[in-house]
Amino acid sequence: MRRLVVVSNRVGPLHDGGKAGGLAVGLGDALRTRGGIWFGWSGEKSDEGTFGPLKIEDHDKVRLATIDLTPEDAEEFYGGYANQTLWPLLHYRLDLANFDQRYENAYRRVNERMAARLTPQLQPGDMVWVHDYHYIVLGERLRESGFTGPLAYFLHVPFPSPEIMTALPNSQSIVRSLTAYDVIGFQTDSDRRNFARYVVEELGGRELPNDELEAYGRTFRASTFPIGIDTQSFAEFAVSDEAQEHEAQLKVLLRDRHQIIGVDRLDYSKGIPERFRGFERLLEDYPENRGRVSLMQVAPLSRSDLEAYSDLRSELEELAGHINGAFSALDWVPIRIMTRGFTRRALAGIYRASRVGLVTPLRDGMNLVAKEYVAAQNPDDPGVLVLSRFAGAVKEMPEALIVNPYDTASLARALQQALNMSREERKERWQAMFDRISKGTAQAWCDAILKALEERADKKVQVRSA
Ligand code: ADQ
Repeated sequence: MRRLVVVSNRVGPLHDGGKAGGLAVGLGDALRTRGGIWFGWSGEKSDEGTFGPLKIEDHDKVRLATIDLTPEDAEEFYGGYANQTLWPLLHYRLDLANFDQRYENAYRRVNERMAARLTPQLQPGDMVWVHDYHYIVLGERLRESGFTGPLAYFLHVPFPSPEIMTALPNSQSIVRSLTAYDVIGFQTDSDRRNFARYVVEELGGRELPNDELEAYGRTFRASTFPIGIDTQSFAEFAVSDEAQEHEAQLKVLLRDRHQIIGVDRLDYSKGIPERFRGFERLLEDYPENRGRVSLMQVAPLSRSDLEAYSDLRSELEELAGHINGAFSALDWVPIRIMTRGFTRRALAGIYRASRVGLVTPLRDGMNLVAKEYVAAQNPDDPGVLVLSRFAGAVKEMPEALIVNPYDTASLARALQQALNMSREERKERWQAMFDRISKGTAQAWCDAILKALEERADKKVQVRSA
């Protein structure tokens, strides 16, 4: 079995102390089984940055290796190109994208340095798996420094249509660098299709059978691998003591009222203002819900030093203030916003206490919250998932009430339908989704990508020896 080397922006946690999300669980399992390295940014800044020492933590067969960034690299690569150029672009928000050339330079510089620091750590026979938009061009740099082993890439966020992608200065060179990978994974078929279109229309490549593409004389596989969660563990978290304490506390507060829950990093891609407006419309159009239904929004602050994010925070606080001012009663507040983090178990209890899970991104690679909400429900009395058509998760969860978050009135109608749905119908819809996410877990996702990568590696060896 080949050793696995993972590269992602942040590293770990490897051991699930109840904190690890789906990605860490899936990768942690694969790394523990195969042995290997997980390499990325330490999250710290220092003057030496990527020229400084590697920070090593060894856990049996798995090494966590991180490195600092200089303050300048953190600002221009992470805060700049990753979060102000690529993140908005990949979420179809050209209006928010900043195409500062300094940011692109920093991106190329950091990708190159990270590849240079990783190369001496690699052993013959290793397979390397690079994650997400922070490290698109890293694979090409690894190839240039002589790495010929199996190389995979997974994009956690959407790949937009070429009409959007081509707005990125030098988009051809950035996307071209993906052709250095053997396997490229996307969350949905539409992301995969957009990428294939880009390869054909902008890079002059062509589509081959079996998900393969060819460009610049290289053949590579581009496939859809929707990410999952550790469904079984999450369902168990939901009945843990900690979850039950949270559920009980909420039940006391709610009495016989219903709660709608939203959980998202505070990010403009998540459609939180649209959600608040939909809830407001519910109170306006269906007044029987006043005093009877509340919305709890858990929104940990994210990238809060960027203007788009602090603007969003102000917008949400204003919107919630406005709705609360208009509708509050002596014993009921319509919207609560909490920016604190919760443990996985506490979060599972909160989901389980909520009659409706409201997930309304304007664009989202997958959205794991939708899956977590379903995993946490009580099978005898499950809640209803209301899900945006723009979340990747919608493909695997058609039994949710599917909404267009821009259409406020229809959002309100879906909420009203969810709040009044019979237990029988709730159970039917829930069961179908639960069964599907029980198969498509984080572990299954990880295994599928690594299997695809090994198959291609074997094929390459056969071609070479033929
Ligand atoms: P994110 O944009 O971060 O991920 P999402 O998939 O919803 O979006 O994952 C968020 C995670 O953070 C969930 O596991 C959630 O439970 C957790 N979380 C949120 N608020 C929390 C809080 N207050 N306390 C504790 N945990 C909290 C990116 C892409 C997604 C893609 C994932 C995985 O943007 O589209 O689904 O990667 O590929």
